[in-house]
Amino acid sequence: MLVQELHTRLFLVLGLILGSCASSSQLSPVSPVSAPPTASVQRPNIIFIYSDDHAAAAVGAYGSSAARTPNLDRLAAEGLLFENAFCTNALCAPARAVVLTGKHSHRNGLMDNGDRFDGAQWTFPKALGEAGYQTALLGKWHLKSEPTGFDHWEVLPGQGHYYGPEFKTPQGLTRHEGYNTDVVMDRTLAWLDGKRDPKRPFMVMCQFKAPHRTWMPGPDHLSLYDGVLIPEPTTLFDDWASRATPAHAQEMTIADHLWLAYDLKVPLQAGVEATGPDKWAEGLLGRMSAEQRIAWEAAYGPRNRAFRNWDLSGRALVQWKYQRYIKDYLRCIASIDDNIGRLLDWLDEEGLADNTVVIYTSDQGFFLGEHGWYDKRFMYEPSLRFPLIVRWPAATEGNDTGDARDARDTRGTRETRLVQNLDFAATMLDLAGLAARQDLDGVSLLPLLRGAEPKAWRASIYYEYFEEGIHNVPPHYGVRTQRWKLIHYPKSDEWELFDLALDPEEVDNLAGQPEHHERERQLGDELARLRRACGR
Ligand code: SGN
Ligand code: CA
Repeated sequence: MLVQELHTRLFLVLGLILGSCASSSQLSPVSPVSAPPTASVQRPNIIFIYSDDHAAAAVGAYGSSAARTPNLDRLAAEGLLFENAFCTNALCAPARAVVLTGKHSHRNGLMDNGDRFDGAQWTFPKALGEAGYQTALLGKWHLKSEPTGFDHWEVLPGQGHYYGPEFKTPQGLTRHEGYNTDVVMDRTLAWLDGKRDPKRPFMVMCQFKAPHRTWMPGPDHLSLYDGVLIPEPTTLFDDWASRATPAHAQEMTIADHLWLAYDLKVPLQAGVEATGPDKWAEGLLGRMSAEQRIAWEAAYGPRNRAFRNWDLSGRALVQWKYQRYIKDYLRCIASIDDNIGRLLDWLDEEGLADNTVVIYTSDQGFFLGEHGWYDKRFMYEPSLRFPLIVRWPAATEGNDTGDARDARDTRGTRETRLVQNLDFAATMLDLAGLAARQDLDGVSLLPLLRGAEPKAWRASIYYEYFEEGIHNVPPHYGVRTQRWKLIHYPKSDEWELFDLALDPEEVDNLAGQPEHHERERQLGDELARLRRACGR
């Protein structure tokens, strides 16, 4: 009951603080809210499950009719699902650095995938470790420098491999047979089951490679979705009319920028010399055990022979590529979902489910054929939005304090306020009962998790993408509100304005249209304000 009492007090203080910000149109930094940890209070365990490139549109609970994600759906039914969770920079390494530091890319120094993370700076795992948490990191890291602030880490070098992955540890490289997603969870459960001190709380980051390119499914799901036609997005054949030049110049189309052997798993015909990434396709398959390879050939062989016989071209070929791409992507997600089921079962068996915060999220979204694309980077919705589901039964059930500002029971509910990956670090501090830090760009999500109705919350988010190179998406920045989005491409000095209420697919660029002039000016002011506020 002590835990419940602490939560009740915590909520009341939060309510007062947030209530006092009511006049501000955006979220004010929240001052220290939580009681300092004491020996008698049981702080929650935290499991942060991070997948790579998992679009919200590929989660059943987010409305996907195709994706089979029963365990993620269970998590959503028992937790809180964030409908409007947005990254600040839709790229892997930058997103990870934002999560660890709670700061925008230009403030934590990691702007694009070529940068090296400065592990000397403050991160939330360090803070939790210093406060007595046991901390571990398993899976994809991708920050070039070695992890700091973890009691235990085993990470994939670079992007890592789907089959027979190597893991880097302080002791060196170890290769594990098996499928990456299963191995990441094996290693996570091994740490959780191992030398952990059961009297101290833990924070573990379980970070899958999947469903990152090249979308190689695991042995258990090679035939999932066989004979099923996955619905195509309505913009699969988008011509990008009205959009600025970057949408036309990108190199991430399903039609022209997927490699037959490497991405689409169709071996080149005898005598055809592999070019580009197709040269690596055989190497990826060569990592499999004999048994895995047999299963793979049994699944892909007949489909590939049929594909060769059809001899498709034009629109039909794009449609075929889309089906191959999306099915492999969803098959990778099926393994993620299975492994989340293993973890939830483990928590139940250990009696830890109640006071363990389980967070499921991804580094950014992904284009699943929208606008004809795969990959991410653009500030358009499919890439900007990531899935975010948080479950913490101890804090969200029956928290009736009798106060007028009482928390709702958030289990199985949805939150539509604008939240960002910037908010994880502040949330972690709050969960651990640590004082908030004024130098973070994000804020704690704990009030939302507890069903409080903060009167002030951010009304807009700032996005900035910096990388130049692969997939040819130029740097750009912009602002998104609940209804509107304004994007600026500085190199070509072009603007895009979208009304997300009337045009959720972002195909009708309203920038420069006289009837939207005032709206564009207002959003431009808001964008300038956001840039000033974060030091751009
Ligand atoms: C790799 C991928 C790209 C992807 C980047 C960044 N090619 O280079 O398609 O955009 O990673 O992804 S691959 O053939 O090597 O898979 S990120 O998630 O790491 O940022
Ligand atoms: Ca990614």
